[in-house]
Amino acid sequence: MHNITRRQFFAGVSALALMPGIARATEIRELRAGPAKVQVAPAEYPQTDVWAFDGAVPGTMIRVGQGARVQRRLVNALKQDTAVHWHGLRIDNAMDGVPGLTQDAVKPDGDFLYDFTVPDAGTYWYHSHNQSTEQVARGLYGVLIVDEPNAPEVDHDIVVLMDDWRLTQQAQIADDFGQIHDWSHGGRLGNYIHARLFPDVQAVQKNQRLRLRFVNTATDRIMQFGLRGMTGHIVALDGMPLQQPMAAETMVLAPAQRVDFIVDITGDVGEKAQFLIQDRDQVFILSEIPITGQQSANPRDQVAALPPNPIAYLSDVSTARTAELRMTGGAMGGLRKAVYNGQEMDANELIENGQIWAFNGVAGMPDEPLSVVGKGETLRIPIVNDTVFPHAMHIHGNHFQEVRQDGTLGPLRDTILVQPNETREIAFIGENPGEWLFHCHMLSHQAAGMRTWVRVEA
Ligand SMILES: [Cu+2]
Repeated sequence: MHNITRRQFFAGVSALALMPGIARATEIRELRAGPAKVQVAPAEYPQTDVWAFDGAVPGTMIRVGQGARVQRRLVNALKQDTAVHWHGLRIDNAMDGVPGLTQDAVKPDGDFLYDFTVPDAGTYWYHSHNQSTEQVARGLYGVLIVDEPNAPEVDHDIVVLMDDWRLTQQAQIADDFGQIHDWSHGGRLGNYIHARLFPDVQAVQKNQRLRLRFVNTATDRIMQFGLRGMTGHIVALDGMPLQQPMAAETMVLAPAQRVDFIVDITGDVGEKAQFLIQDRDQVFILSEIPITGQQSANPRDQVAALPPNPIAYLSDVSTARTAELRMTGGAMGGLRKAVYNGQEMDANELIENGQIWAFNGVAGMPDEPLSVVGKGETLRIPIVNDTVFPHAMHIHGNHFQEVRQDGTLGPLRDTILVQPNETREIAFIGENPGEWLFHCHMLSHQAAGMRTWVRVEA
């Protein structure tokens, strides 16, 4: 791991983000997936051959107001099929970007019009959802911000994008996708972790207030990070505002999770505001901003909650129906047998098919959904992790709340990290009709069996 300087990436991104967000019907903007060369590693290394949206990693930031219509014509300039998933957005099922469930994969030289309205403000992202272990690892992702009509006043609003790359000595992406050892353990972990800031703020002042939008775009790595020289509160998780801001200076983000902080610079002039990451018992500085002056002598006011999104919170879940999801497989927990593509297979046959994990005894997509949820019905899903690895379970198109063991309900989220041999229960209300993927967002685990789906009735 390296201590990275902050200046190496894409001075053009913030300028692009300021272009008008509403395309006229006659000129729908393209989102081009194709090969590109970008500077991933520090400046002393060569550029990296990547697959990118609009030639940049992350792809062009999409930033719109709450309730806006987003239109992008995906153009596939790759040699593989692709599709785009809009992670965390409660949009039309047909726009969700899951080949085989919500659309056909987009062939090379093909295109697909994504056209949807964003109901919720918050920090989201988009990424390839086809051969995603490879396509996301090669750079096919970008950030999507939906602004509140009355956003809180801050001095800087910064996306902190955290990623994990597996690079060769020449800073090229290691071409070793689909290794059984990775897939059966914690996934394909990289050797180059970094955090990049958009915009690339060069200096801050003591007592300035920052909104920090952390996004973990890694395919498989859980990031445990901390802040130094700033103190503040978590105000949103996975895009959704907390009803009550929560004081925090550290956080664990599983792949695909997001957290919004509002922090004040409390370090002294001459010090630095730092973004730290913990890896086992070591702490690394991922990024830092010099504190070059003092904005005011006084600390700022209390951090207020963000305005709520138009989503119903759970109330009483005691009479709700339950559909258990039991996870099995992986190294040290080997699957003896499971159903794959409708056939019962033993361990050898499963491994020949690249399948190492199962949900309720089925590896890969089952024909039948985990459950069918009526309109307005609440479904509880106890997630039983019968493996010795953590898993980050993500449901498409819906947010859920955790039903904690003491019966209290957690914040709204779209991805939950379930530790080894742990059971965590979630529940959600069937508000958004469609067929929604429900899978592990360690993308290696997803590819190796951890996929299912739910149907929400109209
Ligand atoms: Cu997993």
